[in-house]
Amino acid sequence: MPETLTLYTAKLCPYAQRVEIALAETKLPFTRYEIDLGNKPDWFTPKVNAAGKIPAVAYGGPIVPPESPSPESQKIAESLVLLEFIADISGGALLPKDPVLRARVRLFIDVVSNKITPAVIGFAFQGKPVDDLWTAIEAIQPLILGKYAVGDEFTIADAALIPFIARGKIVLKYDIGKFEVGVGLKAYEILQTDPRFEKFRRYIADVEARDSFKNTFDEEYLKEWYTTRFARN
Ligand SMILES: N[C@@H](CCC(=O)N[C@@H](CS)C(=O)NCC(=O)O)C(=O)O
Repeated sequence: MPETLTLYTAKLCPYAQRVEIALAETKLPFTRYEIDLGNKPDWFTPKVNAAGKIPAVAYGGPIVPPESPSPESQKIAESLVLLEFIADISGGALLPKDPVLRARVRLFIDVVSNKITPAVIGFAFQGKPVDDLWTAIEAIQPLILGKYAVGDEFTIADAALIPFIARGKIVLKYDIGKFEVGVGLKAYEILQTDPRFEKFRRYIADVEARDSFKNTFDEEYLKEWYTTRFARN
């Protein structure tokens, strides 16, 4: 009988989607609990994650309602830690056995954290130049080794990247972000057609085609949310 696992998450959050994708890939049973980030429940920070952030997991202990987490369960946070944790408890899925490939997974994730994530957030929400995004994609593209990041098996490297690219694409496609009107659309056109990014595009299409992505991603919901958040006056 597997340990109980409750995931505290939110549809909005790319970090949380990483973990939802990993859980969907492994088919581990879990309870999903949506946290309203605009109105976090009082019990969440003291009882689940002192940092007040999702994603967070309660693992093990007795079966309890998600709103009353047991002191006996282990509370674990941070999306990248959780990706490795899920790979560990799934008994070998999502992380190759070969040490070289494991290193490649971690290198890929390092580039996601240090280049892709800041470039997507920077352009979409902080008024930073789109060129940073092109530089980041050029940095990660050579690291794509097969259909997925490190070969033909889907790994936590793919789960770490895709929520940010998918959200970035919404921001560009619907031209909703912290930039002048039309700038997002122009960038979307470049992303979708520039021969420089051909390999990256094919890779992203393969990851987005997986059920684990499709079933954890609500484009309409995100579009609505970004539109409200970044409405131009
Ligand atoms: N480094 C964390 C980042 C998680 C994070 O920033 N989560 C945001 C939502 S996307 C959050 O919970 N914010 C709530 C708050 O800061 O009050 C991770 O990788 O899990």
